[in-house]
Amino acid sequence: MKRSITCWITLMTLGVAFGAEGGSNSTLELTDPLATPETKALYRNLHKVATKGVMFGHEDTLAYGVGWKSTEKDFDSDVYRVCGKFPAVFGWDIGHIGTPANIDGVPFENMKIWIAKSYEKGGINTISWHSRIPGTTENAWTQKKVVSRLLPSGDLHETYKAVAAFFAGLKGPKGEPVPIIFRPFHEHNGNWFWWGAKWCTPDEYKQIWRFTIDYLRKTKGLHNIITAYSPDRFKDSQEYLERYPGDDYIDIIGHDNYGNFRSIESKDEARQALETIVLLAEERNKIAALTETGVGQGPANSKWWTDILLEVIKSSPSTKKIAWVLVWRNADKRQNYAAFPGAATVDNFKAFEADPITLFMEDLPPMYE
Ligand code: BMA
Repeated sequence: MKRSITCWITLMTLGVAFGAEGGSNSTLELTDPLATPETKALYRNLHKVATKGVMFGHEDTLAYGVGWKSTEKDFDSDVYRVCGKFPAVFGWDIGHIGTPANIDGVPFENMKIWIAKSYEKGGINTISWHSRIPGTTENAWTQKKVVSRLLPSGDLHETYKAVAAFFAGLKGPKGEPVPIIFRPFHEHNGNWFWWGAKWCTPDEYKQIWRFTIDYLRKTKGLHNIITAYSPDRFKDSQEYLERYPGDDYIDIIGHDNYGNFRSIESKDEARQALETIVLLAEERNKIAALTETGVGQGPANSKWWTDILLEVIKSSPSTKKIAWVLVWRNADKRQNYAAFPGAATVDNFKAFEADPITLFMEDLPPMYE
């Protein structure tokens, strides 16, 4: 508590106090008119916070880090170990749903506990889905045409429906559903996943999205879901929107981009991509976010956090408007996107955290009120 009060005072003295209700976001509307009060509040606050700073997110941050693994009782993170704060955005993945543990060995029961805890502490949870082909053990990277078989007339439809309802079990302390930013079928303009561009038509892609969201909301009665669309690198807004399910289905105009954030040479492309999504979000009164990025082997450039990521984020008035940036998981010594104790990037990550524009969990105003 003390820490968050100190943070508030720091933010106020930096002149970035969070504004009162109303203002430019008064027409901001979630695609789910029946969304729970906490979900609506989260969307409104995401928008508000995006005008003040950029939240930092990390995948699986509470589940494990380089050289350690949590139990469901722990609340720990490499990010916390390095800088004394937790990410503002907690990324999870429900690949292998229907089995005890997710695609990366995170037990689903623990995931539910960590989601509830991070929500209680004021953090934000987002769920991606490296989905197996429903009803099979074929993984997300299986390259074949199956999307049409998941649609209502397809032979995998019933199986697909059975795996589509993880969200019902996510409850806060008063039994209220925990708001989730759901980001299925990501990086679909590439061809590496079975929902990729080569493996389904734009129409099939839109249909599976719409079916999924309607099913969760209308059939299952779940109203704790904010939706995020996240193409990989794209050449222009036309490509970005080619498979867009529609303004009535998408809340977050997201983007996954590893390639352009690898080196100083491609910073301009990275900036342009962010400018495009911010523009597309503004035109629709929605929220833009860099839903995945990072360097998986730990950046070769030990100043990557400030000299590449932060610089791109701060490169124009428009890039600063993204709501968050999420880096992928810290699996082990070979695959680690966030800094961890002993990493060459520790000091630079601390400088990234200390920059007034980056917001960690402890820096957030109440997001669910
Ligand atoms: C990939 C890698 C894999 C992982 C997958 C799903 O980018 O991190 O090791 O299994 O994401 O999280």
